[in-house]
Amino acid sequence: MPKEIKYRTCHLCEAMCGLQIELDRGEVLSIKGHKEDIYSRGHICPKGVALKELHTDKDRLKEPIKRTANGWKKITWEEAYDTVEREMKKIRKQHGNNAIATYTGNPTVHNAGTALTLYDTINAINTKNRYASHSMDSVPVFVVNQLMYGHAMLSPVPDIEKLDYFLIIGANPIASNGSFMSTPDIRGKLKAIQDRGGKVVVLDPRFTETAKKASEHYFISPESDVLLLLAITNEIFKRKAVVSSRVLDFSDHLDQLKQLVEGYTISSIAPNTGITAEQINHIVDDLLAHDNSVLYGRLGINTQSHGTLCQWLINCINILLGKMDEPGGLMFTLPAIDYVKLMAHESKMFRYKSRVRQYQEIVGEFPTATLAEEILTEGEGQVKALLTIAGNPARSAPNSALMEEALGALDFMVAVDMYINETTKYANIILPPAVGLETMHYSFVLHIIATRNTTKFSPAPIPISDKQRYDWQILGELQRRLFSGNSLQKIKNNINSRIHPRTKLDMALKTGPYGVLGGRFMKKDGLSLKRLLEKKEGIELSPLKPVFPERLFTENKRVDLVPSQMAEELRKLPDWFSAQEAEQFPFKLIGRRHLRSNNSWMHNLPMLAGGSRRCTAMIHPDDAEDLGIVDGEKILVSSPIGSINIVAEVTDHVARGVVCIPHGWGHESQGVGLQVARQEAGINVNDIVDHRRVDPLSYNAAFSGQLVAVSKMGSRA
Ligand SMILES: Nc1nc2c(c(=O)[nH]1)N[C@H]1C(S)=C(S)[C@@H](COP(=O)(O)OP(=O)(O)OC[C@H]3O[C@@H](n4cnc5c(=O)[nH]c(N)nc54)[C@H](O)[C@@H]3O)O[C@H]1N2
Ligand SMILES: Nc1nc2c(c(=O)[nH]1)N[C@H]1C(S)=C(S)[C@@H](COP(=O)(O)OP(=O)(O)OC[C@H]3O[C@@H](n4cnc5c(=O)[nH]c(N)nc54)[C@H](O)[C@@H]3O)O[C@H]1N2
Ligand code: SF4
Ligand SMILES: [Mo]
Repeated sequence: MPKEIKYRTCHLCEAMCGLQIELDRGEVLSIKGHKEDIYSRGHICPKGVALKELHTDKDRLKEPIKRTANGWKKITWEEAYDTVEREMKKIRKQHGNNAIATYTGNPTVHNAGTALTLYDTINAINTKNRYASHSMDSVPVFVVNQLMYGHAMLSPVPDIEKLDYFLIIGANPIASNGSFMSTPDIRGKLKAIQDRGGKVVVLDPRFTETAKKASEHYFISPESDVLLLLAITNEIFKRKAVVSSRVLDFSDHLDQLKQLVEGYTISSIAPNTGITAEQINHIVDDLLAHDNSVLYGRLGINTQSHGTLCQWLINCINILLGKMDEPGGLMFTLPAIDYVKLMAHESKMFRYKSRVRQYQEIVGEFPTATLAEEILTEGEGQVKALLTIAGNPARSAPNSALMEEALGALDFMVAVDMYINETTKYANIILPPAVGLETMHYSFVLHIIATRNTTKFSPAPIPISDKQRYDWQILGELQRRLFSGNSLQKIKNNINSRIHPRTKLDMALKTGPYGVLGGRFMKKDGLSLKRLLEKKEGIELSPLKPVFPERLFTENKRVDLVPSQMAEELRKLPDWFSAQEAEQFPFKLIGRRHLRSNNSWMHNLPMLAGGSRRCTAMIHPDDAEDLGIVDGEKILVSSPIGSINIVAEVTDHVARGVVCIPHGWGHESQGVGLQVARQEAGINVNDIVDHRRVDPLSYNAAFSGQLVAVSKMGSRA
């Protein structure tokens, strides 16, 4: 068989790069960026290239395994499913539906098979105990979108190709490749802003990879963003600089917003932020002086104690600047499969509360920060069994020691995952899916938050063996076997679970906004799966266009500038700041991402391993000197819930009083089957992040700003 070239969109991060894969009899010879790809134009990063090694990784499971007293044992799929069904039903019978919890991780968002089947499977299980990585990542955005625009998923995206002033707060897109802003080659796009004479400005407690390429960077104190954003809003009102705009015309409560922010002057908040009043005034001057200014806040904003307030203010400021739903501002997509519209009936929140902490449900999910307590706290409604799908909460959740204790205390656990890692090692059964180049791809979710409307389908480049199963097959089987409901629903569920994802995809494309059946008349050149298969480089649909007020999901078709929850939370803010106890724990913790790492799960690929020091505690030289710490020595970093020993990296790339440690590491623990990752195991930072630190409006885990103490090893009593 001759060598062949196949094309597939990379699913690893949000950038959706087109890959060109050279194969020889199923063996991957090379992976390069696909130059003709209409979106990525040949862009690729090292993770995309490493898909070759994910394919050949010897530690990757291909058949189900069962944990026994003598270690893991391979079993057939039938035996695995039978065991899962029997054990789960036993627990359900004894303790009720809510005794089964589900946890779905970040890759479920990136995987076409899970995107198409996941919610049907979880709905079939019919439990209130649903958890996901969203509650450690994006729920502040969901809450703000819901309360302001009527739909959790209706997310504004920076119109990056037209901006001339881009204020990036708490995001490092050059390392992360962008988030809630799905676009390839961020580095090139930020450079283009500057080449057009515009500015890229970064507010971050660390001088990040993005900051290095920016026009200006300011070291902001962790968790002080809310004060800064309040002061910027106030300053815009004070300068009478509110720009009248179409969106402002159908927005409510402008006067209330003005009143709420009134006390927050730049001079009064500046000392808390680490940025001088003069610098903040300069930022406001620039924001107002440019035509196409946008504020964008991402993970560093979401994972702090006031993530929702911050995201709300960011939206308000963009509206006050006249930049919401306008070209050169923030825009909304209209994807080929309009997930936002399709999911409108699911976009609900605050309907019921979790048992132990009384945290509200957000879009049907409870916060992962409280999952361990729901497992460990006895009483009616206690979680006894867990199904994890593409998640590693033993590394990703705050207070991971408590999470591991909880995983160990379950009566039964099943994991849909291809690795034996820190989480799945606690499972009774692991059901491993085919992954990466073995799977087809369509970026359902990411097209909602893309910077252009495009569409592309990738068939699987490499076939699987008879012994393997796809995610969607595994989830379909669980959907049938774990179904709980009446007999009519059961028939529907059975039929639904057997529809091939390609058929679902084809129907969704055909009936979507650009589909052959997408309007009142048949459109000859409308979209269908067949049409996408003919266009491996993808299809450009349309530039982002203004969509409000038609696309607003609020009942009155208006934007609420001041949802009551925000006003109420704002009143508590001064007390929160004065209650921050710093004496015993004088440092603030922040995280970081590395281009050659992906949360916790790509450390087993040799191409991505090694290189510069990646899992270190960055600390400022002046702080290090005060504590007698030298670069490269092991130090103790402790919080009220635990401590870790980790190598210090003394660098003026972090602000004073800040310690920066990446997450997703700590692969040395017993029973973890990751041979490569084990050699550069790193330290698990979530052992010192308190799970009780959550944003009170969305319950998102507050990883940033955790108070910690730092000392030389052996120097603390
Ligand atoms: N290479 C790589 N890419 C990834 C991932 C990965 O692990 N590796 N993960 C993916 C995932 S799951 C996500 S959600 C996205 C996230 O992508 P981004 O949103 O770009 O997130 P980070 O790269 O973590 O950058 C967050 C920044 O916030 C800063 N920060 C921390 N606390 C504060 C604070 O209080 N205030 C301010 N202003 N800044 C603060 C941190 O220093 C950091 O630079 O990346 C995705 N892409
Ligand atoms: N301290 C701190 N903690 C954090 C963060 C932080 O910045 N700082 N970031 C948070 C964020 S933004 C996120 S999104 C979460 C991530 O939290 P999680 O999603 O729980 O963690 P991941 O490390 O992404 O784990 C992904 C799992 O999916 C498996 N997997 C990969 N691909 C597939 C697939 O195709 N199918 C299946 N079935 N499994 C697959 C991997 O083997 C791995 O076990 O972590 C959060 N935790
Ligand atoms: S930037 Fe993201 S999508 Fe592109 S190759 Fe890298 S991991 Fe894949
Ligand atoms: Mo994330």
